[in-house]
Amino acid sequence: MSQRAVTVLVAACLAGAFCSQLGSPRGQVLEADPPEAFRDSDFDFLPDDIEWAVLTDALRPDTDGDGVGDFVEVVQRGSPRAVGAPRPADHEMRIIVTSSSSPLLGDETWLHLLFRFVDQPSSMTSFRSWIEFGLAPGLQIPLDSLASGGVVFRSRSVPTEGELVSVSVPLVSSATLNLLLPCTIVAEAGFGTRTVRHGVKLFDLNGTTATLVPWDDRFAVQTLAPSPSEPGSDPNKVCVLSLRPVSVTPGGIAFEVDDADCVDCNDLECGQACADTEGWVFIVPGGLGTITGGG
Ligand SMILES: [Ca+2]
Ligand SMILES: [Ca+2]
Repeated sequence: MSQRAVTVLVAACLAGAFCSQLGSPRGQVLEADPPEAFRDSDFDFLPDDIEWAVLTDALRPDTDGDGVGDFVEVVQRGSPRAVGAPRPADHEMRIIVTSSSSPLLGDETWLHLLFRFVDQPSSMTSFRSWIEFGLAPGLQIPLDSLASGGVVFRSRSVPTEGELVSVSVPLVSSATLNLLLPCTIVAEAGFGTRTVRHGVKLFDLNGTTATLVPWDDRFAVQTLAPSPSEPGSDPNKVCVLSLRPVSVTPGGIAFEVDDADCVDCNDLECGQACADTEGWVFIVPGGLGTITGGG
């Protein structure tokens, strides 16, 4: 392990988060020939499985062609599918949950913490992560309890973009995770006086674990891994929801789906389940800013 990797690893391990997994046989630093779970077809430092989960193009390192690479746009919680002005360069963090898209890997899920450091990784001064379950509203359970193996650590230094870091933790199987839904996984990183908070909302969609991906001012529904085709589904479209706040609950702010449309998005399918979500209620701890990164 290089000295640079050690420095970043220690920073990512602040407050003891996931450090217990680092000493396990699976704890490792990947620098070449990554395994299938981290296959990166377009070499933009976002594995194909993450690109699926965040709706970027796994074959284009800059999905919207605006000159800002997908990793930076994703970690900044920006708009990787729509051309926009670059956001100011600063330390950033984003949390993403994936499920394996390869039948070779079996039934595994991963938590990925993506970081961008614009100077030294040691500038991260605090870190914590937790999960909130719909069945226990308001209770924050340390995420270590769901980790099932060693942390996989990756880093890449890009002179124009900073130090890009990915810390991936294997979680329970996707079948077990599905039993825990709905839930929200949240991470909070402190960079001096600035705090970056981000979360992922997970819910059941016809027996498959799905998440909400920010889509302009709405939210696209994306499964953690590709799911079998539904008869009559619309090809090359994704389900996009409009959410309306309806109440404040002990578990967070409740949002009702007041509109659900199939919208153009390559290589996906939008089926009847989309329209069926109208009237659903999502409870999001801290409000929608938790999953957009906007608050
Ligand atoms: Ca990629
Ligand atoms: Ca871009």
